[in-house]
Amino acid sequence: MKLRIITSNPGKATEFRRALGGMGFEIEHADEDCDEIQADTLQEVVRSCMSQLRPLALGDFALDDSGLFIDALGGFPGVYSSYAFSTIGIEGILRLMDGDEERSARFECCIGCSFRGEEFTVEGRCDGAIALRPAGAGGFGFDPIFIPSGYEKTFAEMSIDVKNGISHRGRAIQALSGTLKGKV
Ligand code: ITT
Repeated sequence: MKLRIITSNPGKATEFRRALGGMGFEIEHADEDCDEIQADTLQEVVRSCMSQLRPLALGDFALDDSGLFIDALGGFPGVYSSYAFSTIGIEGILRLMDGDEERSARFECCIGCSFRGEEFTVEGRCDGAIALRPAGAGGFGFDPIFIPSGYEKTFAEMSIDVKNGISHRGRAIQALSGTLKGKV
């Protein structure tokens, strides 16, 4: 089964390739442009991207919108994660949480998929905590400050396979694979 992964983020593309490649999918990466609308949920952003890409006749494709939701910051950066990452960055997030003992957070991922003309979304979530300082050189984005529940390492200190086994995106990809396999 061939599936095109649409993202401007090479780290995401690697995670998709790694997870779906092992499940028998042939993955192609494409960096198509999609305006991320201001919306309250990841689902809305994904649905909007799907409709922007529909006229391009890309064949079977998937894309995701993800966000880091920090409880002590009222869920910020959430749907604004991309903007927060490129403006205040990891150091800015740590500064906002300076002195906060309550560090619980979660990553959420919503994948939109267009397969044989049918569109659907699947979701995945990973609970965890914000580290006191960045650690690790792997992964991308907020990985150096996110410690998944039950672990003492950040995502950036894990291999792609270990991260995929527990992450928001890894879980959403599992759901995607299950749904796709039910359609063939
Ligand atoms: P595309 O929209 O082109 O796929 P993006 O990097 O903008 O790429 P998102 O909007 O989904 O992707 O991501 C929002 C922000 O959250 C962005 O800064 C990412 O680096 C970060 N992010 C997303 N998934 C992440 C993950 O698994 N680990 C760490 N940070 C992540």
